[in-house]
Order: sequence, then C-alpha cells, then structure tokens
Amino acid sequence: MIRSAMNVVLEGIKTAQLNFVVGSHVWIEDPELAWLDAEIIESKNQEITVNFESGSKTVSKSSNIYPKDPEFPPNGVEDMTRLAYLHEPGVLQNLHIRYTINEIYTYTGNILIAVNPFQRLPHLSATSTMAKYKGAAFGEQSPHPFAIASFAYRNMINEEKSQSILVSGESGAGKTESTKMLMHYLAYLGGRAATEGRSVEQQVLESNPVLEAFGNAKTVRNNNSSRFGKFVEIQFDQKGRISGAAIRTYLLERSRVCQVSDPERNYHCFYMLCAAPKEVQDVDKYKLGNPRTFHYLNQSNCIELDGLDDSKEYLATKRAMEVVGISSDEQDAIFRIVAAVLHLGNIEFVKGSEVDSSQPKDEKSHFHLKTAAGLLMCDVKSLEDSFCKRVMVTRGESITKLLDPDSATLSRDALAKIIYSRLFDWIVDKINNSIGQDANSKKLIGVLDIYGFESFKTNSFEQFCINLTNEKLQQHFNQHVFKMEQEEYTREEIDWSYIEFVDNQDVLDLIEKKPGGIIALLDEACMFPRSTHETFAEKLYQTFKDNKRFSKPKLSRTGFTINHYAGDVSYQTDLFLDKNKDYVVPEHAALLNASKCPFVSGLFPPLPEETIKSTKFSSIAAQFKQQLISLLETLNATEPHYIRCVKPNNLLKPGIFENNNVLQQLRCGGVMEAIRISCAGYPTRKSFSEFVQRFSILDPTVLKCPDEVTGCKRLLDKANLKDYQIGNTKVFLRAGQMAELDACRAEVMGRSASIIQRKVCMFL
Ligand code: AOV
Ligand code: MG
Repeated sequence: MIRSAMNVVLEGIKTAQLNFVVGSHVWIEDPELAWLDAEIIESKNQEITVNFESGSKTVSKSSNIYPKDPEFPPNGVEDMTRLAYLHEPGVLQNLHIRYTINEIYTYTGNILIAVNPFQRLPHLSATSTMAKYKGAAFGEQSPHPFAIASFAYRNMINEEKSQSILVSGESGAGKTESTKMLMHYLAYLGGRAATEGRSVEQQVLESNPVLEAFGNAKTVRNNNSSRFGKFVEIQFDQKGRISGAAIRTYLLERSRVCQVSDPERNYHCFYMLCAAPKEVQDVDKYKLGNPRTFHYLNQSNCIELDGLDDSKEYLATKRAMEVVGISSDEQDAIFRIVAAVLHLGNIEFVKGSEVDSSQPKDEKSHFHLKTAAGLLMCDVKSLEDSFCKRVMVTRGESITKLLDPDSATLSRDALAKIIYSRLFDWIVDKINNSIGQDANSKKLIGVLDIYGFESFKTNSFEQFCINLTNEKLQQHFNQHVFKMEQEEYTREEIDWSYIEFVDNQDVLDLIEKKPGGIIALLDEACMFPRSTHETFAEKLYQTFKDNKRFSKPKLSRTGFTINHYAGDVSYQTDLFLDKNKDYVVPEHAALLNASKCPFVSGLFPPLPEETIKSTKFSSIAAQFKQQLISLLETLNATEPHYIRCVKPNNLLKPGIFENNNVLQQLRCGGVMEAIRISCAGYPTRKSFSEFVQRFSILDPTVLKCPDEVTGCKRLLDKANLKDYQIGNTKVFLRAGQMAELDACRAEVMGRSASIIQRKVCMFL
C-alpha cells in the first residue's frame, strides 16, 4: 500500500507534466541499484528506448519511467519538499548527493532524516555549531538535530506545552548517537553556567555512558547496540532551565547474559571489568582474568572491538558512575556482582550419585561456585542447592526434587539473568534518584531512543516485543502526520482527495487485543501447566487462520508470521512461554535475600509468603504492553517531533550508500508518505482574520468587507494566486504560496522582494 500510495503521486506528476522528449534524462527501475539514470533515444507510443551511461540500451513502458530533474542542484536540497520532481529516485538522489558531501541531515517538512556517516564529523557537534542554532528560526540553519531540539525547546517555552522527540530507525542507524546530540544540546540550552559540583544536566549526560556500559553490546548490526529502550524526560523550570529528569527503560534483553552468538558480544561491562587496569587491582580482587576463560563470553570468538579500549572504558564508566551519584562502595558491589555472574557461568554440572541428580563437575566448577558465593556473600552450599534441588510445596507438604545436570544449568542461567536484570534496574533507579525529579515542572521534553524494527533469521519473544513497540510508534506517527492533516481538512470541509496510508491498527489488534490477541493467548498458555509451544502455536493457527496479517510459515511446525507495517517477520515460538514468565525461583530469591552484602540482599527484597506459595504467573508481555500504553499516553500529551535515522549500508563503513537498502528504510518509516503529504496538501494555513490582517496592506478596502471570506478571496486574487482552498475558518495555501504573498506585501511596503527566496516548507 505504501507503494500504491506513492504511485498515485507519480501518476499525478506524470499526467500533469510529462512528455518524454528524446535527449532528456529519466530514471529507470533497476533490481540492484533501485534507480538508474538513462537518456531517452526514442519515444514511440508508450514504448521508450533509453541508453544507460554504461552504453547498454533497453526498451521500457513509459509507466515505468520517471523524469529526472535537469536542473537538480549539485548539492541537493535541504528539504525534500522543495524537489522539483517528488518521486523515489529524486528523494534517493538527494540523500545520496548530500551524503557524499557529508551533509547527512535533510528535512522532509519538519521531519529530520539523518543518514549515519559511520565516521566522526566533529563540526556537526561542536559548541560553535550549538551556538549557531540557539535562537535561530527553524529552517534558518542547515538541517540538524539541534534545530529540532531548538524548535522543541522554543515551543515548550512559548506555548507552555510539553514536547517529545522521537528518534527511530533500524538497528545501527544512529538513534543513540542522535539522542546523545539532542541531550547535549538541551543541556546547553537549559544548563546553568558554571555550576558547582554535579549539575542536573551533567548527570543527565553522564547517565548515557553508564547505561551503555550495562545495557549495550556488540551485535551483528551495530558494535554498540542498545539492548533496551529508553525514554528520557527532561524537566524544565519556569525560566526554561533543566530542573530534573526521569529515565524510563524498557525490556533489557536478558538472554544475552548467558547466550552470545558469534560474532557478537555480551554486555560491554563484562569485558571492561576483565580489562580493568592493573593499578586498580580489580581483576585480582574479583578473581577474573582473560575473558576467553569465561563461558558467558567465550561462546563467541569476538572479545575485542576495533577502536574500543575496554580498559579505558572501565575507568570512564566508573567516572561517569560517580557523576550520577553511584558511590565507590556501590560501584564495588556492582562490579562484584558482574564478576559473580561470570563465575556462575563457569559452573558445570554432571550427574550426581542419585537418579536424575546433579553436582558440580570438577574442581574448577567448585572453585567458580565458591568464588561466586564469596562475591555474592551468600552460603556456598545453599547456592549449590539452589541449582541442583527444588523444593515443591504440594498440599502443605514440601518435597525436595533433585534436578538433572541440564536443569541445573538452566537454573544457573536463570539466576545469572535475574541478578543482572535486577542490577540494571537498580542502576536506572539510582540515576533517577540522584538526578531528582522536579515534581512541579509542567514543561518537559521527552527524548525516545528505542530499538528499531528487527527481523532476523531466527526471531523470538524479544523481537516480538520490539516489533510491537515499533508498530505502536508507527501508529503514533501515522496518527500525527496523516490523521491530523486529514482531520483538519475534514473539519474545514475543504476539497481533499484522501491519502491512502497503511493504518496498522489491524496488526495491533492481532497482537494485543484483549481477549483473543496473540499476547492474551500466550498468557493463557503460560497459565496452563500442560501447554507447550506446540499447543500454543496450534492455538494461534486455529484462531488466526483467516487473519490477513497472520500466517503459518511453510517450513515450520511451530512458527508464525506477522505481516508488520515494515514487512513480514516469522517468529519461532520455542521459547515464548518461558521468556514470557516473569518468575524468580523462590530458592534464588531467598538465597540472595539472605546475602551478607546489603547491596545484593537489597536487589532481592523478601517475597511475601503468599507469592512464594502461589504459582500465580506474571506475564512479561502484558507488563511490556502496559509500559507501552503508558509511554504512548505520555507521548500523546506532548507535541511530537521526529528524527528518522537511516543506515546507508550494512558494512558499517563510511562513504557507502546502498540505494535499495535506504529506500526500504524510507518506505518502512513512512518518510515517503510524509513527503507526499507535505507537498500534495496545503502545508500553509492561516485563519481568515489573521490572513486579512497580515495582507490587508495589499488592498485596504478588504477591511470594510462584510465578511472575512470575501476579503480573503479578494486578497488572494490580488496576488494572482490560484489553487488555494478556503476552509470553514482558514485559508489553505500550497507550498510556496505564502512566500509569494509575502513578496507582494514586502513590495507594497517598499521592502525588497528577496523574501521570496525564503524557505517556505519548514513550518508545515
Ligand atoms: P542505533 O542506536 O540506531 O542502533 P547507534 O546510534 O548506536 O545506532 O549508531 C551506530 C554506530 O554508527 C555508532 O556506534 C557510530 O559508530 C555510528 N554513528 C551513528 N551516528 C553517528 C554520527 N552522527 N556521527 C558519527 N558516527 C555515527 V540499536 O541501539 O542497535 O537499534 O539497538
Ligand atoms: Mg541504540
């Protein structure tokens, strides 16, 4: 449908202005490069013969050919809505040209597109650049995240309305880097000059390296991939100065702690700690050493990263931890836990003396068991028992069940994961407490940096949740850009052929409808002791056999495919039930609660008696869905601004721009649609009275008109404008028409008409 909507525009352009003249240049679709430049050498009926630069020839139907702008500006245009021909090849050409000259930012109306440069471009983040954007009107300076932040900040101050900046794009596209720039710039605008000690804005900024150390990892798509979502709410006081902040995080990927596939890495903090410089002696203290000796790290061959010195990062992380208020005792406890997790991973189990029992494999396993217990300050025997035994309470009687080596290993991994995820949550809470909230603040700017759409060979529960997030945000974007526009046109009863767009409500219903959606069925399955992933999959097939957005993959017995707004993704249900259960083994909780280290026991507060006994299940998916609902509520109360990040190649290298790859991202992110709406519609609108007031100088008699509409029409005629629309309360103008009016006005007022050159598409 994205395609078909685009085609409508293309058709529009064609019928309106195309005649394929021999000698002119056109764009022809190419399976590999998306679009190729060619020259027309013959044009007969609907058959066009063209010559490519390579010398080869082809004949194509005129409907597959798009005109190429002969006057295309050599450095492209800063706003896509100013392209002479608004079509896919033009948009691509513009981004590509700009990318080659390191102009990585381009507007589409007021959406910023950011193409990842994969190299540091220092001038883009310099303080002098920040200064340039301060106080500059939107569009006055080149496209930049600072301009978006500046615009949001000004709106917040002037209109007393909270703002949000939503940064999206696929993994490795540059969301986190853009978010950091936004935060730096907001700290610059709202910071206090020369504050003593740790200022709020410094703490906000230093929260980034801390969270990245514990929540980022190298993946195949990004060497510094965020494995959690993040919404940072920066609060401002009456004077527009930063007065507090709140960081909300979403669903850290837990499985990575125990399972890393080649050539990825586990969370950065593990490698940093193993590389801690000699002088701090932490490696000895925590009985660490070569990361390759730890099972949780050596499942992948990738240990070191080019351009990243884990040893330096360790010190930098500790410095940042100090800024955000994590004391050195707390730091010690944190790294002790990180080390303990590594030791836990090295405990192997073999069959014990009794049937189906297990015990630590050898001396080495005993050593790691003891070390882990020592670091966690808990009893060694209880730690071992928590892996190898399970106490079941049935009808008031407790029975001890022995676990076989495989189950003991699973139990060990479960412990490592729960400790790590509690640690991560503790860090987030600590940062929030130490930055402090400004409960009185009514003005805030939220910045959202959340995992982009994911589709891998194998997709599990994590991808399911991540893609649900993206569906929700896409709907928010749709609603904002498309529905708002359409509703305004409808309200004003002006002539407007409705734009088709992919409303993804049906996908959202499929996933989260209650009852009956996939999450509801998953929770049901989790509550039935006898369900397996097979019965769950079977239930899905039955329930959704007629759903357009759902299908069963051909070669899978237990997988399912969702037709997402950004394409099809097939999920493997194998671990869905396990991963959805937010369950802490009571033995684990009791063990750590009894730790002599107050930090460790604090992570595991005592469970109320009834929770231990009941097998009540708590659903991760349902919690996550709730978090998303609350995020969307927050966003809906703000005025949104969008940054769409684009990854120009999968090699993560500078200077390479893969057309097809970029195009796919632009289509998925709704950028093509947004461009279309900006230009196809009436981007400028003014209320009748405002309009008359502003332009009555062109014909002062309009002030005596009996009604404002007649006045407006007379003024529009005077300026010789056509193709505008008169709504119920407003005049609607095409892109560029405001500039013409302003020019007439300036002329009358005796001012230079150069104003016509001003960019007009900026405030759509
Ligand atoms: P992401 O946040 O969108 O991915 P990042 O912001 O981590 O992606 O960017 C990935 C990498 O691209 C960075 O580590 C940098 O090397 C490079 N990069 C991105 N933007 C810039 C920039 N403006 N200047 C220089 N280099 C840049 V993920 O977190 O994986 O979805 O979950
Ligand atoms: Mg990121």
